[in-house]
Amino acid sequence: MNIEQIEEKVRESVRISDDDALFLFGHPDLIAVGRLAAMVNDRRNGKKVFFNVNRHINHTNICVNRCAFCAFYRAADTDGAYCMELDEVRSRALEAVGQGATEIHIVGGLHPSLPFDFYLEMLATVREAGPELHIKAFTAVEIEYLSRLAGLPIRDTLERLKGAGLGSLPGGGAEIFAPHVREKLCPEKISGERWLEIMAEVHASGLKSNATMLYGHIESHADRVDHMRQLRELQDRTGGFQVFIPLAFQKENNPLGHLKNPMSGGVDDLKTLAIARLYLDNFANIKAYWVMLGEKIAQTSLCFGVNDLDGTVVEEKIGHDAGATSPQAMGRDDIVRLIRSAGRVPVERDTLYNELRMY
Ligand code: V47
Repeated sequence: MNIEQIEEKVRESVRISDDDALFLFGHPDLIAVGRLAAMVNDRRNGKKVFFNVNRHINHTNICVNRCAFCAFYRAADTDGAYCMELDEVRSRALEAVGQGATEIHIVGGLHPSLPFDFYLEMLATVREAGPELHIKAFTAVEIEYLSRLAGLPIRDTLERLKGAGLGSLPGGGAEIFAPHVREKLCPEKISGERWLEIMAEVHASGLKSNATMLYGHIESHADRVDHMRQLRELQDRTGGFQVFIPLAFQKENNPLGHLKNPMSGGVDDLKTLAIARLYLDNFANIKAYWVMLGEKIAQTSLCFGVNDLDGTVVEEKIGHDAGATSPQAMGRDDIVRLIRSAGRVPVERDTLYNELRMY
């Protein structure tokens, strides 16, 4: 195999294989891989780069799943454990409205004692504070947990949450699907297979979702390709994923950070994003999450196939607890400048990728 054969496929819009993707991960020439990804992205999106104005709310860090990569979770009654009152949720949502946000992104720990009604009330609280806000909330892992709390099947749980204001799902909790990696990363979390089943139900219920991959820890390139293959297959069936977001592992304050495998470097970040663009031909959007990548790599990735930058964010906790050195938030102007100075055209979008404004 050589890169010219892959280039030929890419030029003719032929799907690349798992072996092709593995070959690209092992290819020493980042620029050659990036050029192919940029070609695909230019064909699909021209110079447009999406961003949105959003605010994250992490309502609690108390979690019964003790994932080895996570610096955010606390056991109940330990130092630093918190759970927001609904008033705190409301004031954050009101602040977001004041800042012109169009989206609230809510994820939190699997709290051992909050009732299902808390989650319905939290959605209702945000909806009341900002009726125009889109609420993107709860990973597939949380949905499974909430369905147990509610004593309802996944589909009925989703209907109840939708009724209270849920608009779509974020892509967290996917980590790496391969069981041999997952049992070291997050043995207590639902399996990769279950994550995919829940997302299939989410899509069947008419909700869109995102998809992530946590990389740069103990996984191999083959594990990454396997993860993306399973996403590509589900996307062929449902078309419900809006965007793929590779999450670069942050190594501070968590047990995995002490392993030999260092935090992924810039070359690996860019190559991973580029290969995602090439392999996931049925995903419209590839997002650089600047919180984990840092602003410089996130900006550079716009020349390597990426067409989406998350977002203004505000008060990010999961990456920063694990040592992310990026700021806690970026203003709309900062993001616009970042995109423009990469020679691209900034387009503010809503959560469902409708274009709101071009800058
Ligand atoms: O599932 C946890 C990851 C995820 C670490 O859908 C870590 O638009 C790196 O999914 N280093 C939650 N990553 C965040 C998430 C997300 C973020 C932004 C946008 C969207 C979206 C989704 O954070 C978790 C886990 O994979 N994570 N710890 C860590 N040490």
